[in-house]
Amino acid sequence: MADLELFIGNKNYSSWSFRPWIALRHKDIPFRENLVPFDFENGNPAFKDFSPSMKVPVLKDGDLTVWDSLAILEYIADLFPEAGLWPEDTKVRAKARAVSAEMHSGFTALRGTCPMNMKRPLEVLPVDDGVKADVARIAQIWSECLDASGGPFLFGDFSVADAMYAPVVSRFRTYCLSNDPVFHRYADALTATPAWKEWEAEAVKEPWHVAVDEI
Ligand SMILES: N[C@@H](CCC(=O)N[C@@H](CS)C(=O)NCC(=O)O)C(=O)O
Repeated sequence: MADLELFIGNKNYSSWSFRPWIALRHKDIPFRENLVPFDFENGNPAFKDFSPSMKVPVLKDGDLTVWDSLAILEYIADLFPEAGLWPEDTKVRAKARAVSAEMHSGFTALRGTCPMNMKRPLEVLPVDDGVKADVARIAQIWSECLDASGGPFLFGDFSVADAMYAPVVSRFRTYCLSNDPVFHRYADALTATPAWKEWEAEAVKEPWHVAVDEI
């Protein structure tokens, strides 16, 4: 019997925390949430009590500690196969893993320039060619996946891939990075989920101000 405790950072800013949280909540998997904010200039020293990497998210299940958002999603998918967190078909699953891995290891220009910040008023941000290239590649991924699956999520039903791209949808909205109707359709589907709404409602109420994430 799983006994899951998810350590997360600030809901307003912690894009990596949002990934496992939205998957757990959307799939109605019970877990305890432990929010430890990072409003200190050099991180929060309290992270050392639960996080080997000094980063969030971290999942505890009894004596097991899993750090890193994608590793946590993999563990949840293993524990709850009935939740369908990966597509059933082997080839489709390979593609879902590829787009998830591409997100996890890439898009550094977008991530550096456009931090997740749900409280920030929606406003166009002029961006450089590096960010434009990331935006174009992400739009291509979304378009191909949604065309092939028919939506509403990247691989039909909500999967790990959607959890991985949820913070990107937030960044695209905040900084008005795309007018592509595919993006708007996908964003509408994700933001309409009760899990998204719950996270966002809590994010915008948070008191913390993280200067490096306010651009
Ligand atoms: N690769 C890690 C990255 C985690 C990460 O960078 N987390 C940020 C929050 S979004 C963090 O803990 N920052 C606090 C710090 O660096 O002090 C993952 O996917 O979980």
